[in-house]
Amino acid sequence: MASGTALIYDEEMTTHKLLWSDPICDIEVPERLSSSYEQLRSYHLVERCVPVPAREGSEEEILLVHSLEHLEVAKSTQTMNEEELKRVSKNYDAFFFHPSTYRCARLAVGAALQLVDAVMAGKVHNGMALVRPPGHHSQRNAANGFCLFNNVAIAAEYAKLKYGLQRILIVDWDVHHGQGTQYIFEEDPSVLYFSWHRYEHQEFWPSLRESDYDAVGLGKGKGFNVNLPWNKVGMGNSDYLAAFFHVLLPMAFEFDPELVIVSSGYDSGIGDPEGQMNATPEVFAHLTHFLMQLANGKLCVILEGGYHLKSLGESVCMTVKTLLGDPVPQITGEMAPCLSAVESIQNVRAAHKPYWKWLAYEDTSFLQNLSTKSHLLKKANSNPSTEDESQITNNNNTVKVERFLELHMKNILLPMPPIKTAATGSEVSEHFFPEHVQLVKEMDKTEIKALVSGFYADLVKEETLLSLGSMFVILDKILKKEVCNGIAASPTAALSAAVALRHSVRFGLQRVLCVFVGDMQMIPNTEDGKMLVINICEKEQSRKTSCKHYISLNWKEDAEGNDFFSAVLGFILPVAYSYQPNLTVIAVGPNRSLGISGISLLVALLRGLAESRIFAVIEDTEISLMQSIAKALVGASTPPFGIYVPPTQEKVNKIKALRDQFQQEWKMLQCSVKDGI
Ligand code: Q9C
Ligand code: ZN
Repeated sequence: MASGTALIYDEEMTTHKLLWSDPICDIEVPERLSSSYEQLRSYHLVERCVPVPAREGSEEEILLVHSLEHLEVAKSTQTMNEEELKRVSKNYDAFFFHPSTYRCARLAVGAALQLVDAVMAGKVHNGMALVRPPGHHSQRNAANGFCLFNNVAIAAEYAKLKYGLQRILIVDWDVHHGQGTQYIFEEDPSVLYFSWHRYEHQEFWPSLRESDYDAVGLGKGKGFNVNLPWNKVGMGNSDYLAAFFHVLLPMAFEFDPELVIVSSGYDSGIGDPEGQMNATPEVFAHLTHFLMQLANGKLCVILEGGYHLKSLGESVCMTVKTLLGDPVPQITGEMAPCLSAVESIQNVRAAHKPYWKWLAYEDTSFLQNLSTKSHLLKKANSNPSTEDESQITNNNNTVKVERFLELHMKNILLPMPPIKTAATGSEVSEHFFPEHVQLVKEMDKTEIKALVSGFYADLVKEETLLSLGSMFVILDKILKKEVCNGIAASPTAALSAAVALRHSVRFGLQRVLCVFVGDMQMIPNTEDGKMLVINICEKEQSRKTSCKHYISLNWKEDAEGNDFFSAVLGFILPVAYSYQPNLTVIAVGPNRSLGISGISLLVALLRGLAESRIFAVIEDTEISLMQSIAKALVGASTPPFGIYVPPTQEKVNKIKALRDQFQQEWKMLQCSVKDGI
């Protein structure tokens, strides 16, 4: 079993630089690479990764994607003087040649291929390559937008050829549209290309008609090109997460890729002068964490853009930390996508409805009058600021963002506990749990009695009281941040979970998310808002579900395969991310209506919340389930998702009804705008 994270960095790629003055290209500086690497060093992440050397991509490999002519032009620049370099550069939109550009671009290609090899050969689980020049704007016959060779596209073609892969997912979270990548795979159904990008109704570079949501691919490739245009600047964490929940992830799970490659531009992060977006570095931890659940964890992250050095460095670190399996930092701030983001999401869903089974029963419709169209008119009428003025605001902003990030990163990283998983060992053998699981002693009876008195004591029999012992010890370790998560077996999971919830709230936690799977008799009082219960069970709960802190989700997983993903992505995660819990308790009781792979997926995805603090309580008749959950908790392996079964119309309607009922309260559920707006 592969483990570890590859890191590819070669200082030589900092020798490619702009030799003359050009205000369009001067942001693509060598320090982008060196300072990101320094930042990784300062977080002690470099030493935790497996170093993999870069190599030159061969001519043959470059020709997998590019024309011979393009290769020859690039090659010929090696011996040119400045004047000649300038002249060739002018043939392209936003590109500069340096005598070392060709060598660096070949190293960038080779670095991407080395990463694919390391992951595909099983030397590592995943990895990141820090490369320059970037690649995603580069086309078969043209350099473009700081890109000479399309590193990611070559990596995908290489993986198809060398490893016989039939399904590769490319996620392009750079703030620009990777039109080069789109052109290369437009007709190719074996590569699913997803890109979000600043668009502003085609005002923003590269200002192409084909960057809009209705470019879905051509011929056999129809449905395998996904464009999510952002029509406003200032998109933030919740907009990005909504895009993943309601567009990318359900598609990705249906597509079931064998390898995921990220065109990893960080110009979509806060402070970037190009992107003008608001997403903070930790959102990239979440995006990475989600993608790690696909393709058995085979994830190759390849650098594209990112021009605010501090923001870039922090975001790179968040990505690598997450690849290494560290707890996922909590997203802070109000969790609600903006209207313009929801409009874009609605339109791309409508455009893809003909091609994806998970969308088949959704009542998606195109939105013609976008709220941002009038906004655009207003902007065009106001006096445009001079170049100088905007430069000043930009510089001020750069410094401001630097200060903000310094404080912000301290706040989100300091409270993070180490990842350790606690479990009690009395009921199982030594080798039952995966490595890194810490076995703990149980608590004695008088202590338990003292803790339980005050609530439920009257309901508790002697022998069940004893069983609460292991639960308390583990929960306490989580609450005191000695461990990150834990798992306990219990003869009465419902009771244990209810007591655990009460105990956590008494300890001082403000928001505890509780996911109950199966028949749970004991539902604690959720009225104070300090708990949010989602109860997944087969039969309708008698308790009414009008209360916003108690949600009953009737779901019986399909016997043929796993169709639970649609409920997890379309409902449970959006609610959970809206709530922003400090702890997640997951309890599995008798008569569970979900299979092991569904529950494992749920646990793996819930690690994105509450700084990965999860307490799992499992009915002790479910020993085989415990092992899988323990694996998901340590982040060791992503369980195979099982056969893809699209949700039935009935199930889609169920989610739709719940979404309608709760989306005013839990805003991350929004994926279409309400009628009449
Ligand atoms: N008026 C990457 O992020 N801007 N490339 C051109 C022309 C070019 C960005 C503006 C931005 C290229 C990899
Ligand atoms: Zn970019």
